[in-house]
Amino acid sequence: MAELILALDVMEKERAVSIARTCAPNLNAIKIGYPLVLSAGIGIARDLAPIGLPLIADFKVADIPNTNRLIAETVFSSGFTAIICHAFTGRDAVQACVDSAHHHGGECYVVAEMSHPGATEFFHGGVAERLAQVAIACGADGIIAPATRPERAKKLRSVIGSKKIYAPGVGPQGGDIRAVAGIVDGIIIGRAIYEADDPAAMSKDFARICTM
Ligand code: OMP
Repeated sequence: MAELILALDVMEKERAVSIARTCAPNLNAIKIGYPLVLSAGIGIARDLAPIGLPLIADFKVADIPNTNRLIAETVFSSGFTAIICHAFTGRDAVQACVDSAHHHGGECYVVAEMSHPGATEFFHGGVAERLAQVAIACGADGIIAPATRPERAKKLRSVIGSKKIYAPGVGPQGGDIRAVAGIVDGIIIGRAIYEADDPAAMSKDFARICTM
């Protein structure tokens, strides 16, 4: 059984809140990244708070420890409950995000391997496994692994054990939800839901598969 996480990458605040509200009964969390925060402002977290779902800040934070800490502090004091960071910056930089998250009672997820075709250029050859190990060493709550490559999600599961795996890439990126739902802890879906004629019905269909 996997969670369903809506990637809310729409650009208008009103549309974002409306889609989140209508899909909410079928979701376990909402993920917000640069597209929505840069267009609607960080206050979007407060706008979505009444819906009552965990809010994941997908800023793929990748800076020096002090800057990571400043970003994470802003994220959590704005009402988010989790943050996503990169790990190629090294253990100290990831640790800054994890510490800030846990200080605020939140969670930190670390990108181990990305879902797009170009990700194989740098994430393969043992790199993703090393990034997942950094996530474990820092006490992160889980990793991001590709729904587009279920066999890689499976491999990364063997590295991280019972830590959570959240997997994006279902729908337009080519991933099949049925191929990964049994491997990962959460499926991140954006366009296949928010661009659907009926986002609520589509999220319900995905949620049903997640619980099968
Ligand atoms: P859709 O392709 O529209 O379902 O969106 C996928 C969402 O997951 C987007 O918000 C991406 O930024 C995000 N994502 C990936 O697609 N691939 C990754 O490897 C990592 C992420 C992520 O960290 O969420």
